[in-house]
Amino acid sequence: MTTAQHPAAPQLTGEISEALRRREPVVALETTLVSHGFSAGRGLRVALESEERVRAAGAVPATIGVLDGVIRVGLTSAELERFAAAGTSARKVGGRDLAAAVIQGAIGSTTVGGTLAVCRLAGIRFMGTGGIGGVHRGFAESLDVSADLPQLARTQAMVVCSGPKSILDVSATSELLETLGIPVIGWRTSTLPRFYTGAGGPPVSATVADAVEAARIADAHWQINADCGLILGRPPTMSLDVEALITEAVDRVRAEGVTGQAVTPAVLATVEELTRGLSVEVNRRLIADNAALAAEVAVAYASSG
Ligand code: PSU
Ligand code: MN
Repeated sequence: MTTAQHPAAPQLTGEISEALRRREPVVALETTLVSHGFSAGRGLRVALESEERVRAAGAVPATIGVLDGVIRVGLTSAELERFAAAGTSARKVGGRDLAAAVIQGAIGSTTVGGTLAVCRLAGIRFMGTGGIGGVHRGFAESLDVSADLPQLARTQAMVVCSGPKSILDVSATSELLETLGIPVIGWRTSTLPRFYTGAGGPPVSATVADAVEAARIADAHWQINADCGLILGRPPTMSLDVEALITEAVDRVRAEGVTGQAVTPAVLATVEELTRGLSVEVNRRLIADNAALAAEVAVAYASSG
């Protein structure tokens, strides 16, 4: 297997490879939230809105996923629709799952971790998402810790998110981020956002006031530590305090015996049901806002030369 173009090599659209070659801003977006994060095909709207927000801020969107045996960087709306329509029947693909999804021709929705693994290959430095994976509640029994974190610890990329999903153990996640050496930068906040809720989280490692400052910290961090990512945590504009409902959702999913990769989508769907769809509205807005901020920082990084 020494061919120049290995079957597992990511396929970039012309626009994205040209932008990367010219060092213009590119923002990666994931596909797990498109298929697994929203019910009834509603992930498509979220995906398209995020792409529009990235473009409006002056960067090129690069939505990543596996289709027909190819790791794709940049998808058409018809292709994005395939992820939304597949729902949870698409494979949820982390870094370790990419190879099998390619060889077996599966529809593979990349998680934050899976998307970062592709960013590393393609040379994309910025990504936007909703909430990053982390340490699950009850981790001492389940050992369930998202592969998003170790992947971020070895990828030169900044992930703009609203912190770890509040369905997780946010304090334990914050501790593990420190252990892994991942800077947690607060966007105009001194505490780590908790996805649906902006306030009440553990302290961040630094706070920034604008996109230029965030880009300069990323640049300096990569000078010091070329292979490690950063988080830029942006509090959601529309906040939802639903801790009691989250506890109920986590308990219910656990009682149903759901384990492994199915846990996060099942808890998110149960929170959606318990909040009568309100959580989905908050989720949709924060994903689009984070995509826009990732683009702003990518633009600032590119223009700093
Ligand atoms: N953020 C959302 N919705 C989602 C996810 C994040 O608003 O569905 C997905 C991301 O793809 C993230 C994944 O990487 O959940 C984490 O899953 P796990 O806990 O199984 O690692
Ligand atoms: Mn897990």
